[in-house]
This record gives sequence, structure tokens and C-alpha cells, in this order.
Amino acid sequence: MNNNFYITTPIYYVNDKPHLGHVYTTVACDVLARFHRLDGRDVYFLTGTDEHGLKVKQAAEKAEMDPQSFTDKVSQNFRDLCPLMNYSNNDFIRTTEGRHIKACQHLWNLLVEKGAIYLDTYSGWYAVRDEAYYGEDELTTRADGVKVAPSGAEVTWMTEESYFFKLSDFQDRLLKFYEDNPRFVMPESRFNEVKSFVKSGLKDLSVSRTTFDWGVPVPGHPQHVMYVWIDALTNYITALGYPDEQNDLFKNFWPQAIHVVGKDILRFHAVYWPAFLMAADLPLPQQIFAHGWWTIEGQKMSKSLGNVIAPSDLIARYGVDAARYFMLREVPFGSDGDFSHLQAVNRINNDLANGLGNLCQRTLSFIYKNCEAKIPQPQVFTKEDEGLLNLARTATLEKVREELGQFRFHRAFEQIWSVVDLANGYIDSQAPWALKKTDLGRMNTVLYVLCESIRCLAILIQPIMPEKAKSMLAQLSLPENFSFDQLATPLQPGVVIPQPQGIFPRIETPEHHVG
Ligand code: ME8
Repeated sequence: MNNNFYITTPIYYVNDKPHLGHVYTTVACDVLARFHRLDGRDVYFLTGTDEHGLKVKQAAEKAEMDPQSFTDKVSQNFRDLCPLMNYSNNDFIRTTEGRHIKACQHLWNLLVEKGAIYLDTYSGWYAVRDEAYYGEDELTTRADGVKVAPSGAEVTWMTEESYFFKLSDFQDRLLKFYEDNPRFVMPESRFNEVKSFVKSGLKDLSVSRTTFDWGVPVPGHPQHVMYVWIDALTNYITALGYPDEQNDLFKNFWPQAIHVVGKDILRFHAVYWPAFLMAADLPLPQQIFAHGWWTIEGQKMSKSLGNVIAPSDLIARYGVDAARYFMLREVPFGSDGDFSHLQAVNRINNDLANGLGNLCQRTLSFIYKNCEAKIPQPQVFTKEDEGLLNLARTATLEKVREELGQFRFHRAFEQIWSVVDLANGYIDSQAPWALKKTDLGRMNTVLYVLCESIRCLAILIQPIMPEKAKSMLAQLSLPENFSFDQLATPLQPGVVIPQPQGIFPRIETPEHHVG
């Protein structure tokens, strides 16, 4: 396995405030970034904002601001989320930065040099909301007679002089590449959609606009700005120092890139982006994962419905770590999910308060009260003790690694929670409170095994719930931040632990909140 790991989120449009959907993708990437760092890999994790294009320009006009001041303000909302949601990103890129404009123009010139871009005129149905042209056959007519794209966005007829990218030249090369790289797009069902789109024939892609100026100017032809997607996709290499291909970041990380995106923007990442890179003779990313879509209590998230879930609301209700856990535990990452507060409360109370929280509280309070607050000295381990210790110290990490390698967050968390369940069952069956009266030596062994399980659980949950993990480690008088190879370093008996504090509070049911 290569030791470098580069993971990216989409860069988010700054036409609106961040919501659950944006947080979902970035938290998923953050969990992977943290996991791989703790697993001993060199990680580079990138997120940022997409600040050009007609959609952003129109949002700025609506706000009666010039586009740059508007994007400065809205981009800040996304940047402020990084500490709030505890993202461990190495960089935050904005497409209005000088380094990015330089990278886009360099790539553009290269594509012109290679004969992949030419000038022509373009007419077609354009959806501002999607920043995309659609074919007549893709449109439907709404009850009010307005034509709409498959996404529901209204389209208008546009004619403009435009540069084109020779996408049609890349059909065979793309199909060959897909065949040679059967895990390039995940999940597989989405990869099949991509392949059939490419097989159905690729038309050249209009890659410049003259009808507005909020974009990267085309070198030597500044009345054209670059199509926002050619601009946006380039962010992934700008951040690694492109066009300086000898830069260490670029050399080490670019060929290892994994792009995590929502299913809405898979085509741009799995078809257009690889074609641009092929045309420029640049290496392609390793993989693209397209996750599913959140609806809110059965409905699309939208401002007009007033059902947009703001990250600040999630944090206020559940706390950052529980919110991070819930989003990735509840729904398989490639599938669509429906968000409801009731589900969130049930999941958090069940897995965190009753499951992990209860395990810590029962074990550590018992030790605090009955063992002079000291980690007990174990005696001989039974088969059952060894079973739990082995699951916590070694077997679970291997399973988690395997599941996360397939982006199966929910299954990875299930593996960790099988340790929680086993340990909770163990405390019940071993009943240290009864052993206290009959066999102090055995009681100490049981409590030690439980402390070891808690220690390993704290280490394993670090990528998902970094703050809760720190609190758990502190309750065992351990410092924060353990890499996974420290799973094998057992607790020292005799160490004094602080008075236990509840780490995973129960959440009231939503009805109580509303009142
Ligand atoms: O498309 N459920 O930006 P964007 C799940 N700038 N994920 C959601 C979601 C939902 N309901 N809503 C949004 C763009 N997302 C371009 C990307 S990349 C080079 C350029 C997430 O602000 C999901 O990751 O519209 C989706 O792909 C992304 O936000 C779209 O963000």
C-alpha cells in the first residue's frame, strides 16, 4: 500500500450558507484523513470553496454586493466550519486566489497547445442553477410551460462564442481506462451509470463563457472566462502546487488522490476531469466515491421549504462528535438517506449514551469507588478475557481498515460497537460487584480487561469523535492522540484515574426540544 493518501471534498459554491449536505461530505473525508494519519500514512486533506460562475455572480447581485466581497463573506462561513466541525484539513482553497488562477491558466494553455481546445459558437439550453447545458432530450416541460433540466432547474436558450474541449476524442480512452481500473468509481452501480453515459457518445464540451465575466479569464482572450467546472476541478491540483509538477506535494500526493463527491456531481469528476487530465498528460486520480443524498423528513432540503439543516443546529442539539457519528453511522455512504431528529436522538442515545457511555461510566465509577481510583492489577486472563482483549486490541482495527477501504463507514462503526456490546455483556456476566464479595483478584482482572477495552475503544473512535476520544483517554489518565500501533501498549496498573464524568449525555427527544 502506498504510504501517501490525498483526499478531497468538492469545493462548495458560495451562493449559499453551508448545510447538512456539505458537512456530510467533509466529515466523511475528515474521518478518512484522521484514520489514515493514525494508521501511519502521510495524509493531505483538502476542502474549499468554488467562487466563480454565473450562479455566484447572481447571488452576489441579489445580495447587492460586488462578487469578490460577496464571495469573501460567504466563503468565510465555510471556513468557519472547519474548527466548528473539527475538520483536520491541511489546506482550504478558494478559486479566487492568485495561485488558482495561475494553475487554471497554465492548464488551459497546455490544453490549447495539445490541440484539445478550439474556438466555435454554441447554442443550447442552459441551466444557470446547474451551470450546465442540457440536450433537448434531457428536458421536461413543467405545468407552467417552463422547460426544466432533470435536476428541476429552469433552462434558457443561449447562443455564445465559446471555446470547446474535444471531449469526443476521449470516449475510447476513457472506456479503456475504466476497464483497466475497475475501482475507479465507487459504488459500482454509479460506475455503471458513468460507463453507459460515456458509451452513449460524448459531445465536445463548451468550456468558456462570454455572457458574464465572473471567472478566470481565458489567456489571450479575456472577453472569455473559463467554464466554472474546468476552473473548479483544477483546484485539486492547484492545492498541491501545480503547475510546479516537481513540487513535493504534487509528486507525492497527486497520483494518490481520492475525490469524495455527492452523486450529483459524479459526471464532472468521472468523465470530464479524467479527460482534461488525459489531454494534459497528467496522472489521473486513484478513485472517485459518489455518496448518496440526504432528504429531510422525506423532502428535498430547500430554503423555500424552510427545512435546511444548519450545522450550528446540529452542534447545538447533539454536540459536534455525536453529529459526526450519526451522519456516517445511520446511512450506508453510497445510499440516499432521510434525516430526522427523532432518528438522530435514538441513534445517539442508543449507541453513545447507553452503549459506549454506559460502559465507561459503569466501569470507571466502580473503580473510582472500590479500587482507590487506581487501574487494577490483573491476574490470570481467562479465554473470555483474552477474547475481548484480542477483539479490542487487534482484530477490530483490521476490520475497520477493511471497511473504511470500501467507504463503508456504517460497517466500520458497527465493528467498533461490537467491542462495546461485548464489553457491556462481559461486565453483566462477570458482575464485578458480586466478585467484590467473593474474589477480589478476579474482580481486578475483570476491571482491568474492561479498562483495556475502553482504552482501545477511545483509540479506535479518534477519527470519528476526536473530542470524545480525548475525554475517554483523560478518564484513564492517558494523554490525547494515540496512533493505532499504540493499541498494543497496555495500561499500567496502579495509575490513579480522575473522578469519572459522563462523556456521552442522553439527548432529550425532539418533542421536548420543540416546546
Ligand atoms: O457542486 N445530501 O458545489 P455545491 C448530500 N461547486 N450531500 C449534499 C447535499 C445533500 N442534500 N447537498 C449538498 C458544487 N451536498 C461544485 C463542486 S467540485 C470541483 C465543484 C454536498 O455547493 C455533496 O458533496 O453544490 C455535493 O456533491 C456537494 O455538496 C455540492 O456542493
